[in-house]
Amino acid sequence: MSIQSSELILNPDGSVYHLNLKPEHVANDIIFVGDQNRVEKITQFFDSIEYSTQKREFKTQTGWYKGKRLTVLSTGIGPDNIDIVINELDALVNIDLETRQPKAALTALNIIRVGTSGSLQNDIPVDSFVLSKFGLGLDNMLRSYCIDAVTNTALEDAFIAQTNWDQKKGRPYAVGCSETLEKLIESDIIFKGITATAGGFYGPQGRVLRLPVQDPELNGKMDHFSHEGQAITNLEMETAAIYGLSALLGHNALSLNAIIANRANGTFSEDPYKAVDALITYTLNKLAE
Ligand code: R1P
Repeated sequence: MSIQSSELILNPDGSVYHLNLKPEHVANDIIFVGDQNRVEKITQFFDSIEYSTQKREFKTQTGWYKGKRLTVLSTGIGPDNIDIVINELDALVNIDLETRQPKAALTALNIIRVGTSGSLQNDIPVDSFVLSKFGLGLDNMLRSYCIDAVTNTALEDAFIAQTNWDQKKGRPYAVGCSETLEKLIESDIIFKGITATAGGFYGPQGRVLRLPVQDPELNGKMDHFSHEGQAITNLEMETAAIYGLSALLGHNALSLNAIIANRANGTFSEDPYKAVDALITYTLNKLAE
């Protein structure tokens, strides 16, 4: 059965609806950034760029870095955008857009997020890097899919118990990173831990401006959370969704974040762009090794 036009929407030129991309525009190794202006911060180091496009917040450039073909794509903010980006990327490689049928031989993409995030731990300072062993989704997006085969129930249960999580907010989901990509990227200078992914920036991350939050103690409880020797290192808005959808669709994913704020001690990086630039250089060098 072919997938109907209303479900897999293509533009008049045959590109996928939101990303504006055709299959030939995408490399197997893909770097996700949140901010569209971060795309060129990465591709400025490329030897050549073969394709660029943008629609809404989804800006893409594909090119070559030290003999490796890479795509850099901005996702915008949040898990809802990750649903669009990963489903459309998967369609580009794993669905025949002419027949609108899944391909028999599937392609596994390598997806690496280069993001920014707030640390929840005093000893993970601003300007450091964090590699997410697990994404812990507090946002519910992934629960529209059948996710039991890819989630870590013990970690979810421990989080629910230790934070006295209100069931009305839905069940958090935990998904691990690609161990292959972890081995490729890790080093002594990178912190590792569980990254919590929130569905919003203010209330969902415990920021109070004029609205009270459902659980003002949540960040403090996350600081002290521990499961099998692992702590929640940081809080941002994409990692768990990336890990979840990648695992479900058979792609490899790893999330790296430059820590620009420390929520435990209230500090903010004096030069967040420098911290991001350092993570970009680090990641590109690791990918080209
Ligand atoms: C919030 O300001 C945004 O910054 C962080 C959060 O995850 C969220 O997307 O990441 P990026 O800098 O990668 O967008």
